Amino acid sequence: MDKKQVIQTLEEIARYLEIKGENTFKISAYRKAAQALEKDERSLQEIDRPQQLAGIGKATSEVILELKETGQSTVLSELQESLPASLMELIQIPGLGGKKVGRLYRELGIESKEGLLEAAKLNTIQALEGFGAKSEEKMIQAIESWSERPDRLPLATVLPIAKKVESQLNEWAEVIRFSRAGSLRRLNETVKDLDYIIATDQPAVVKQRLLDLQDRTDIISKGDTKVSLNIKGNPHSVSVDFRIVADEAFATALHHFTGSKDHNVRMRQLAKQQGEKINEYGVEVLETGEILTFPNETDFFHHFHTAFIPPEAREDGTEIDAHPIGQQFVPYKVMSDLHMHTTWSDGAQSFEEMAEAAKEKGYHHIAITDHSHYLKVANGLTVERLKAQHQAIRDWNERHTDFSIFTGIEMDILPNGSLDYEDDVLASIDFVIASIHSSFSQSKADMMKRMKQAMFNPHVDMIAHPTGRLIGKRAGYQVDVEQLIQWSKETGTVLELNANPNRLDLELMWLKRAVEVGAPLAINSDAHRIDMLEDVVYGYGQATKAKVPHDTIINTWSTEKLTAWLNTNKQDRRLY
Ligand code: DGT
Ligand code: CA
Ligand code: CA
Ligand code: ZN
Repeated sequence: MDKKQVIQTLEEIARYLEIKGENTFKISAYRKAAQALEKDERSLQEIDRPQQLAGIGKATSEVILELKETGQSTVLSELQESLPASLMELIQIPGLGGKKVGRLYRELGIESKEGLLEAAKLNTIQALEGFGAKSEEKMIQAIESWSERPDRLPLATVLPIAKKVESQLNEWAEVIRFSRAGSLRRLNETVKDLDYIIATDQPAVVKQRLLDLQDRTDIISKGDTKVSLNIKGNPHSVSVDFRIVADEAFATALHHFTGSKDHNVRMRQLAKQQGEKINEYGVEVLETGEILTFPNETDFFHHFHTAFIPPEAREDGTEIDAHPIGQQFVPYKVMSDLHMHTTWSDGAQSFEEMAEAAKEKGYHHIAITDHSHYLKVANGLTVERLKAQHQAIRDWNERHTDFSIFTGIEMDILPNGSLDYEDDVLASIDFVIASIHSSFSQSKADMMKRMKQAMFNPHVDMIAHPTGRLIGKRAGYQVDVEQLIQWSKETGTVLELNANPNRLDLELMWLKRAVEVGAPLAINSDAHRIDMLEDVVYGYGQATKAKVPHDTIINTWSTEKLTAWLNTNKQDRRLY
């Protein structure tokens, strides 16, 4: 367990205590302990005696130590056993916190959102002290719109479900191989349903196992070759299509059900030109009726004189003509990640640990970019702490010759348009990110004033998550992205493609536009813990779709090249 998980567990305990109606001192002890850990720079490993920290008492210290040693908390398990699990769903309804959920549960016996909806419709809730007719009405609306499953779900919502399904498929001896297909495999930012191809010579056994999958709710259909199920997720369930095939048909089925539709249309045209027909079981030679199969997708593509097209590039079909056999798709060579957080602000690990993990991934350098002091909730760095961190990073660099850490910051652009540090502080930092985390509802003019201030500052190297959108949850703030792209080219300020699957910000259409204009781009994880470094794959997936040239992405540059760019006056920084 890392520090962030411990903090989240302490907060979870506080929420449970709130629901139980425990006394406020006890509740706030857990919240204070969480804050104390957040404030401390050290990673969990380095904290031996939590009780020495101001804000951590005997009881909370014991919980922390137990979590550190065993990854579990007896206090939490006991609380969880004493309350219905469905209460945690209720807490997610906008406007309901632990306190209110607790009162609804204890005073009215409401345990689930169905129960809450029923009670609200019978007007029993407005009778409770502190709840009125208005809040009751709001609750009804919130539950109804919250329960409604949108047509398309964000990638980030379905990934945990996909991973859970896959961990089960991996265990089944009857499965010869399996793969994601459809929009999930193509890494689209939203998906309608999940698709899997499973190769087996025991289809009946696999079918039964699928029907017994964990978290399955309804069975949509259960044929011998196709099983469709709903799998429970948070907050929405997801439907999943499984195709069960013989191993020799695996490659063609996988290609067929990966899509996209337009890509498949173009492949079928190529087949027709050579007297063949593609279907999900194989390729039919029209003259003889023979069915050809392929050991893998690469051989399938080669059969049509085409190089292997990575799934995320399978878009409108033009990718096929752009890559005849011999014109291989060259994957991006990723050298760096330039946006990540550590225990100095709201991250889970130390910068040393992040650097080691990045080195393992084959990177040559990273930037450590904790939050600036405006962001108090994230324990943002004061000037003194920033200087201390950067000194520690420089010392680390002295001791390591095969990897570099750029000193950095993710500096808030304040609501009034000013920047969170003075220019002389910024001038001492290798890689300065500016971004917006406040006053999201400002007018476009005000937002653009803030952005302009940052982009025209000679020390700001990059704008992180330029629109602030959260896919499927929040539209993002009012910015004129076309203008940002123009300013980016004009000022040499890099625009980020934030690869967190909740964000993917900039989105596809703007990536394409940035490429047309010639604005420099970066693809970063914004990792708050080591495993989130992996999120960059979603960013490179979008870059592949948008056909972003390798050199446009500053993360593909060598340490020397990036250093030289950062040492060039901003207005002279040019991509081509
Ligand atoms: P979505 O809407 O996010 O689920 O997108 P996809 O691409 O996953 O679409 P889906 O699940 O309907 O189908 C998976 C792939 O199967 C699709 O990309 C192309 C392929 N496919 C082959 N035959 C058909 C067909 O008759 N209808 C559809 N819809 N797709 C087909
Ligand atoms: Ca699908
Ligand atoms: Ca499907
Ligand atoms: Zn960040």
